[in-house]
Amino acid sequence: MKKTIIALTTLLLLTTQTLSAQQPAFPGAEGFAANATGGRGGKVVHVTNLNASGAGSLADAVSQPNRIVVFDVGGVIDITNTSITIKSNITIAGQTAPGQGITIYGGRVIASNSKNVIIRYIRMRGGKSVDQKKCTLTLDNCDNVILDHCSISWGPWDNVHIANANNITWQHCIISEGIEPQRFGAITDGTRNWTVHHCLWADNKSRNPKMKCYIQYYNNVVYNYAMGIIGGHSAADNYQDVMNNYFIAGPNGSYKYFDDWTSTDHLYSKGNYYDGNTDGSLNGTLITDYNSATAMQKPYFQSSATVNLETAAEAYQTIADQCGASRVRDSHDLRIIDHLTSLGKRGAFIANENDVGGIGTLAGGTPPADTDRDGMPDDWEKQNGLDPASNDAAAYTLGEGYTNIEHYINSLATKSYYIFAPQAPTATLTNATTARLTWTNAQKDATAIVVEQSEDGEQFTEIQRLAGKATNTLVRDLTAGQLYFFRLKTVTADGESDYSTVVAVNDEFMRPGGGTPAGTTTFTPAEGQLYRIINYATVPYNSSTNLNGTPKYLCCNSNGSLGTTEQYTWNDHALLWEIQPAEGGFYIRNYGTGLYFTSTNGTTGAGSDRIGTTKEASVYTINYTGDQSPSQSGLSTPVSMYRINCPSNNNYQIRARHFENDWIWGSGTFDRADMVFTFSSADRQLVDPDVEGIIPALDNSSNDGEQVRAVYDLSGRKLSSHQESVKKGIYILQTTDAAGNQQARKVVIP
Ligand SMILES: [Ca+2]
Ligand SMILES: [Ca+2]
Ligand SMILES: [Ca+2]
Repeated sequence: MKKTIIALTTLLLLTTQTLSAQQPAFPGAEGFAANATGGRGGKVVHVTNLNASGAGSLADAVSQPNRIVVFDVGGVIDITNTSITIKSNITIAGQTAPGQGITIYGGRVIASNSKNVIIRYIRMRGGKSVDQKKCTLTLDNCDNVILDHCSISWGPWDNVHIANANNITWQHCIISEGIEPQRFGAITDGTRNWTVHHCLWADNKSRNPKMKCYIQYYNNVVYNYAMGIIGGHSAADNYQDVMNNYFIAGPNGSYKYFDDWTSTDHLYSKGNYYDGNTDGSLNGTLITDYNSATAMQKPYFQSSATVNLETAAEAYQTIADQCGASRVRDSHDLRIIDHLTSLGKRGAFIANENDVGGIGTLAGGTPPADTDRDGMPDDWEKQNGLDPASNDAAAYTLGEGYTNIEHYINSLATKSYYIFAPQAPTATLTNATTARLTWTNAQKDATAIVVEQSEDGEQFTEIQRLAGKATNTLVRDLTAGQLYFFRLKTVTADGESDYSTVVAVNDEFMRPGGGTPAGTTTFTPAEGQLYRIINYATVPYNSSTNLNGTPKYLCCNSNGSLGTTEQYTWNDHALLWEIQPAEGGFYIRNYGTGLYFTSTNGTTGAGSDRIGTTKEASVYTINYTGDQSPSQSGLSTPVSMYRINCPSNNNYQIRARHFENDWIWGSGTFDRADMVFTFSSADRQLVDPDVEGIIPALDNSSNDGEQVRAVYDLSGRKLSSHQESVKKGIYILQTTDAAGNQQARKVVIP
């Protein structure tokens, strides 16, 4: 790709002091923190586990200054209920992680007050457990900090908070999917000398970023936003150089590429494009307006730093190709890139990570041998004439102003040849003997997709080899009622992927979700059944809600309040309900607590729920609203949805303000996703078994000629031995009876 090199030089910076510090942090470092040294010359520290803290953890590795941090593990570092604080003079070399790299999830990363830090190839995904007024990454009062090829998402307030920082570069990063309550990109106040280039800002409602600062912002793409880049609109002056960026509207698209600017904002805008037609092609037009900012005729910053300025269209290609922790992109960044490259067709603001399947897992991989533990693998040291038996990480043997370990970590900072398995596979029956498999192809250069089938979940046989672009297939001539397992792998010219997750058909017993069969216009509770009351909405008490949410089971909390849980647990009686016919409707009683749905006359307001549970029963009606097809139900057919109304109190209906608790009224007539429910039955006998009638034990001995072939728990995990299952609980048996018929059924060990 053609690159135009523009060297902007001023007399101001032509001093000996400046010229002596021209060694880039790494090849390709640009902007105000281009010359950070990080942990150069310091101790090499290995991250050896995915723990949130303690010896061998990332949190521990960055807790002391003057370090270069390398990774012997790949995967998700779950820091829920805690945080990671980064000290000064540190290099975090995420590109050294094996497998699918490193994601920090569930808590905050904080580098506030730190100086001289290099962070590369790290994903930081905060999530719903982060304080609602906090951000995934906080860089307040930082100096000389460069982020390169990082991915930062799921911040409740903003994804990033950067106040009063100085000399900062963000480059080739993804800043995406800010979550509720704000869903914003990044907020700054008082930051000076901030370079942001070749970053993708996607699926943030606003603040991409908010520019209450002095900023140099070039070659970025802002995709699917309600508001694009935001002025400082403050009493104090701010200066914003905005060059050769592309603003591309998505499904939530907006013409507001510049918004909330005032005369104290001094906007230099040149070479910026806006594509608002969502037509799947990059065909925008040059932006010529300034919103309400003071229009500047030349850039404020006259930096001596080299700026690799591409056109907006070239920058789009560079970003699509390699932004984020792109050595191996995870499923979430692949989704964001898919949104971007749909050029208007795909994209969404999310409430939180549940809307996109949660954090998921990453392949851990295997680190290369490093006998002397100096961070450089034996093979690499031998190839480069270094000593694999002595720590020579900090020596300058290989020249060019970088220490040996820096040469190694810089050599990794490109895409790897990791081959992705097909992502998010599903299996559904289209009829009794035909299964449809679907998946997402994450490997663009796939030459084939291999489908394998199994009847026991262990021994698989290849049944189909499809074109590399295939994303679904039909498997015919199955035996009706037989449990089948399927898995997939990708083939490329370079080799084969690992296998996808295993999916199955005819495993009804193991499946969460579910619902009332479609077309059941009159709900009639069956004798001997308990019910899960399930909602599939994404967002509670919000007009943008839709049916793509995680299954949420109505439950009775320990304090008697009404709530919801996403935890699918057969043995939790608090999320099971008895539905008893009553005059004019039903009594709905929680099976765990014995408390009934009841109504109060409390007024609306946080903390004053208006539907709860008491010992006094109120009559509710269950009103059919139509059939829906939430894929999370796990069913191949649609399910019936219902409003749950209280006729004795203005016919108000159950409606969540939050899914966790705090339930309020609707109007009695809304059929919106957060106010419609479906029912999944459970056999009372299995939930609360009559011990006399239970199969006594699980073993391999015959029972009327029946042979047990395998035992699963209700999460679908195959137990390694039958002995493992001989404790209280419910299990799935795969059996062969005396006539040779194979079947699966549920048993209870009391
Ligand atoms: Ca277009
Ligand atoms: Ca070594
Ligand atoms: Ca060595």
